[in-house]
Amino acid sequence: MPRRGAAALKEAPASGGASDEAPFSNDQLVDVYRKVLAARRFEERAAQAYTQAKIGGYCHLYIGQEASGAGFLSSIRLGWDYAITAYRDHVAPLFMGTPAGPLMAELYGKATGVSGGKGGSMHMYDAPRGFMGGWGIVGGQIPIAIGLAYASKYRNEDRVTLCFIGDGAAPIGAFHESLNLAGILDLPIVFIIENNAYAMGTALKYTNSRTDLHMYGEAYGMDHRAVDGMDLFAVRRCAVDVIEKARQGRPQLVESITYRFRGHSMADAGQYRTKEEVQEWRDRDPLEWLEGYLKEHGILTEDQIGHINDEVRHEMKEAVDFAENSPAPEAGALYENVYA
Ligand SMILES: Cc1ncc(C[n+]2csc(CCOP(=O)(O)OP(=O)(O)O)c2C)c(N)n1
Repeated sequence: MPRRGAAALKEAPASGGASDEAPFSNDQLVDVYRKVLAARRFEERAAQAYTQAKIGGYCHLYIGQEASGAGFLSSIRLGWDYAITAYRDHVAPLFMGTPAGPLMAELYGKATGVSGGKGGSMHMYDAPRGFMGGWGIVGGQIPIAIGLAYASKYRNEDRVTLCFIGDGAAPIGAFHESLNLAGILDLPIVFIIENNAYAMGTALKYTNSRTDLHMYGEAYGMDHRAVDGMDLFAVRRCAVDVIEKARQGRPQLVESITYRFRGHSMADAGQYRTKEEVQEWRDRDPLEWLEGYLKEHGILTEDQIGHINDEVRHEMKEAVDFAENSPAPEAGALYENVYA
């Protein structure tokens, strides 16, 4: 298939994942499969509830990009390392262990939501698990990530911060200032640009002076590389390596080349992309690929996969029931957690 950033991927495995030995044990792979499946079903349920007007505000789905998140978030120390992202933020906390119920309740604006129902889709949060938020302002998470990484270094803690960034955030000042600071201060941070080719309806070439975005790292003396973000195994290999280097105080920049299957948000019909283009990427659906791999390699049988699917479906139904039956926040909650 035509691949954006093909030049950038010259040194990265672009196999679709099956080339070498799996960089996961069988148990880890089953765990990742369960998480990717849960993420997909969670967002499908969210989309359904959104079209029924049960969820208000914006709602940006991560569907299609799961191999990128799964590869990185399966490689950190859960409950110790930090991750932070933009507003496409339902899936990262699921990968980090946040239960689906409080995430769904947040989408519904309920008091039992992870942000007390006051954040909604773009502002998920789970500090005890190290998920330091979804951020609605494009690039807003990047300087916060610098603060997290600096705090870890200052306290002499062995933590890494993963900072996920959209391609549309690469031209903003804070991105460049943050990369510069990370380089000067030798911060334990991995910047991951998830290059899904579009910033809302605008193709990358119209928003960025260069389209091989990892090359920005060159200007800041930072290790940088591109990875095929649809290839779970390639992402995992890359993640293990860059996280280790970042932990030793060498900040890293990775461009994960990926694609969102849905529109920018639930309100976007995606008219700026051809059906053929979307189909080419859908043919590399990370969930289907992983399911195929598990079967082909005898790690799970058809029956076992069916059983996991039933369990996940049940779990998501429970999440929706929890959200629907939860109370709205009290009016007085408007005055809580307000800083000025
Ligand atoms: C400072 C700021 N400007 C504009 C917007 C409106 N906006 C929301 S999403 C978006 C595009 C961002 O695209 P990208 O960073 O590539 O992330 P993706 O949606 O592709 O994951 C824009 C311009 C915003 N939220 N914040």
